[in-house]
Amino acid sequence: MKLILAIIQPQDASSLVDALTEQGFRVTRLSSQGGFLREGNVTLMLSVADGEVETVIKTVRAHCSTRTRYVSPMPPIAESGEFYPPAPLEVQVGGATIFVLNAETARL
Ligand code: 2BA
Repeated sequence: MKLILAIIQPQDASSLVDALTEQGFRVTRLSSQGGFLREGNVTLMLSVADGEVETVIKTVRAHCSTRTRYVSPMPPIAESGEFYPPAPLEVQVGGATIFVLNAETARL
């Protein structure tokens, strides 16, 4: 068995969860937050047979898009009265960050 953790953007979560459950996968959806942007994201947790990992990854790829975000860096300390506002930093987020771990599953 494998445990798949997929960190995705909230906009992609509903359609991906629907697609996975329609294919018979059991999914747990967790609310999470990225450490860099400090914005909400979604972590999906699935326990699947080894041979199903590729199917899950293909489904994630089909439903998760890359998006561009702009982050304002901290302004520098002004020297001698001059002030240059820092240019926003462009960041590409997603489609998805996926971890695949070996797992034992027990249902009690
Ligand atoms: P965040 O940490 O909020 O990161 C959002 C995006 O910011 C990242 O997109 C990446 O493009 C950029 N980024 C992150 N850390 C950076 C840094 N130190 N310097 C410059 N840019 C940085 P993604 O790579 O698609 O990641 C989306 C979310 O997936 C992340 O949100 C985080 O919640 C999670 N994630 C990504 N890689 C991870 C990892 N190795 N371990 C744990 N969580 C991870």
